[in-house]
Amino acid sequence: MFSLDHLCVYVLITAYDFDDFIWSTATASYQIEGGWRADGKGLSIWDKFAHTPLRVFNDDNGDIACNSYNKVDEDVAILKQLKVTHYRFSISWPRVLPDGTTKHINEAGLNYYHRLVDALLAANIQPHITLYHWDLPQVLQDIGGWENETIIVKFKDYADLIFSRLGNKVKFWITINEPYNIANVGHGYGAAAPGIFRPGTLPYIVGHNLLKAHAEAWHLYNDTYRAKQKGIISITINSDWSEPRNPNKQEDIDAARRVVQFYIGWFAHPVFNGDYSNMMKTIIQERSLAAGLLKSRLPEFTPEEIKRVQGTYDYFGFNHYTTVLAFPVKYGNLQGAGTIADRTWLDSGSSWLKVSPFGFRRILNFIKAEYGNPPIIITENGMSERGPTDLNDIHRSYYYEKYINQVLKGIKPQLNLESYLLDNVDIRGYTAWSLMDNLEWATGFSERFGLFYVNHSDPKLPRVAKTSVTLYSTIINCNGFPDPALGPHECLNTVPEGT
Ligand code: GBH
Repeated sequence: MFSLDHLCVYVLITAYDFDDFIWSTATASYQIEGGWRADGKGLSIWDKFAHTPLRVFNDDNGDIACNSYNKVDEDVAILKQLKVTHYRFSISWPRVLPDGTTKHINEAGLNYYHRLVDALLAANIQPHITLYHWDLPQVLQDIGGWENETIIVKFKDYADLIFSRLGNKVKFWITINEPYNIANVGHGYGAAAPGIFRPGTLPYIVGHNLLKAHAEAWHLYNDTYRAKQKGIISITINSDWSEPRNPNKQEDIDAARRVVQFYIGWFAHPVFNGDYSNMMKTIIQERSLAAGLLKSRLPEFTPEEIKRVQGTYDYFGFNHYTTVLAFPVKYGNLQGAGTIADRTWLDSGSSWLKVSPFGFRRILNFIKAEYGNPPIIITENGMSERGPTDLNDIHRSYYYEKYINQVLKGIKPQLNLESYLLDNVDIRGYTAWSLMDNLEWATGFSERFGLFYVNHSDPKLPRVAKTSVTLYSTIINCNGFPDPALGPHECLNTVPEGT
């Protein structure tokens, strides 16, 4: 039977139409840097969380991590081996501003990022910098962290410093990584720093401040730096895709819609469409009043704030890993939905991550339809393993092949013959998570997402390529899949007639 899945290798993007496609890989400061007290760095909420017994699996911590703080050359060497065009990494706020504010700038810490950026540029790799990937200065947490709205101006000041110091060399920015996780995991069920268990109201307050802080940093760049520095800046939003558990049941279809609106929609709706979605506002209001509260748990934006937040994007930064099946539940979470995985979906090393590539294409199409066809940069996608090391990571190659294929099917049509099958989603780039095995937050070093293996019991922490490095670098080199007729590494580079 004719199936588009068999066309995986033919649906490719090629340099003749899309030569600035971003092929990238990503890391985050706390997960790789180490140097937790080096050269005057302040402590972050992750330093504190990971040093609290029983918070992180095996009591692992990021004190040393991959020691990237001392390994600029090695990290850039493996990026060159991958042939990526871009590298996404984050800046540790307390490394640069130990007390969280610009009163004291830690030049030694800032210098690490200068060295990294310079080495990347010398290797012709564009830096894509995340300002905030979860390692808040602990001193700011001590005065309430993201719950305290004074964080907004502090984040803006921090962003200002980074733009002013690094902005002449860096053209790609992300303000905040995954506000959903910060709000829900960090402040709802507490499985990530700062580890606060206060589901219900707190995640919505935190989410509100995150959105405002993002918007202020975006406006600052837009008003003060853009004309001179000519970069692009956005927020990175993560979301699973959600399908009804039983596609014939209206209540499951409704539950799946709620999951999507409460996940991607929580942050994307205010930024792209303006304000929280009506669905979120209505459901949270109803449930809050039913619980005896006087007003909704979801804070309200004033009309001015709605305008201030709406449109604060240059692209849709999107992290995606997996799909879930939704069904209604009466009690518990505000979205009134539970989720499970289909039992036929392959496992990864992470309980929450099942291999379900079809959902990637569907959520990319959802973004196009729901948020006005924005340019999209996929800022994370990847899979983990757990247990004994096997450098022959066929599970990861399988995942990347299937997921990247879904991206290519979603992208601007290239081959006229097939364009009616494709979606014309405006995807500008793809980022593999992660460059190397690193501290996978509360699951420590036990879950490994890396293209490169890092042996944490070897003090030298060497980076060793897994087999998936060959696959990904081939895809990058070919700007799409290799030609199936020619061999595993040869590109299909003939331009079809009439394109
Ligand atoms: C991203 O988050 C992060 O940006 C990145 O730093 C991280 O290493 C990577 O993905 C891989 O996880 O507590 O079992 O209910 C991914 C999205 C959503 C994954 C919340 C963990 C918690 C699941 N995350 N999820 S659970």
